[in-house]
Amino acid sequence: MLIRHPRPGDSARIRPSEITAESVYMSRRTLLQAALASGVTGLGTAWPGPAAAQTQLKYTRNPRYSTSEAPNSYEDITTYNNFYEFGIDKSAPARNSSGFKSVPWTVEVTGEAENKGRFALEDILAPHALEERIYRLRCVEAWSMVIPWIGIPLASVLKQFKPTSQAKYVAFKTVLRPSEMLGQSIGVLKWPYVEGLRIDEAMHPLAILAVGLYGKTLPNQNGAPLRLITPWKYGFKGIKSIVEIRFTERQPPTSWNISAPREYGFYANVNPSVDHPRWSQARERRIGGGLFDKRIATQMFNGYEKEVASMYQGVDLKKYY
Ligand SMILES: Nc1nc2c(c(=O)[nH]1)N[C@H]1C(S)=C(S)[C@@H](COP(=O)(O)O)O[C@H]1N2
Ligand SMILES: [Mo]
Repeated sequence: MLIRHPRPGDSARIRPSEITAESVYMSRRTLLQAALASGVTGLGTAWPGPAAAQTQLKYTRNPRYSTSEAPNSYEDITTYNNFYEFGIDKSAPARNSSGFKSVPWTVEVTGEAENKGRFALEDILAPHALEERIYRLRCVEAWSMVIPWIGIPLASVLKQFKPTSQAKYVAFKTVLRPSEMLGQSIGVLKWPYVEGLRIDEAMHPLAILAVGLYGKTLPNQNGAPLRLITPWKYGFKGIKSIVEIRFTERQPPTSWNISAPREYGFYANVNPSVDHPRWSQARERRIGGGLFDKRIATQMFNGYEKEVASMYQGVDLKKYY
């Protein structure tokens, strides 16, 4: 099978007919396996399957869940990163992640679910159509970007695994691979990176698993091949390079909360009226203008208050930060 390996910014060289043929071929190959594994059937996916370099994806934009703000440049999104496994500077992940192997990739599903086991990524994705969603990413460090993600609703993926009624939370784990992730030999955080959501948060239609951005599979520095996006929460909830999904009855431990519990809570909802103990969260710097980065007011739940506020009714957001 022919898989094209475009260079970034080179997508004009790929004809749409090639993309379609490739994704249809892959989806036929994997659809049955996935249906067997998950009990889910559906339309063919646009996931092109394993590839050593970034490949073009086939997707449709979801306008309902997209901001109309201008996206940041591909350059900003892929060179200004937080991915401590590859170093702590914003420029380190782009520099240090080229030797990371995101192919082949499997995800282990454990805990309170009927359909557990180790699944190939392409089999997990096969039943789903890919969507583009343009979301704001608001980092706890008070900067933000607008990113055109490609992914699928987290809820549809989780339902494949048939969580039991004991599944009150979902925990995620990043790959532990110090030979390819130089930061994992340094004790900044306890490795592997772990995150979690309450099950209703995980099932919320805004939560997605991203597999791409700007039309192509994810660059390593952005969490290839699979990362979480919860746009109403601070960026650190968006755990990258996920290898395990665990359904639990108890609230799972989360990396930043373990490292500094006073500063980073489990919920991590974007909230301009609850300051970080060392800085204000009222405003944010929108990356992209260089010296002239715009400073803008941070919105409650990062602008998704209407959609998500009901999940936190009666909750003291100062206590559950
Ligand atoms: N495994 C892992 N996931 C991670 C991080 C990390 O250091 N390791 N950093 C988080 C933080 S703090 C942010 S703001 C986002 C950044 O995502 P981006 O680099 O794609 O913009 O990834 C999150 N996911
Ligand atoms: Mo962040």
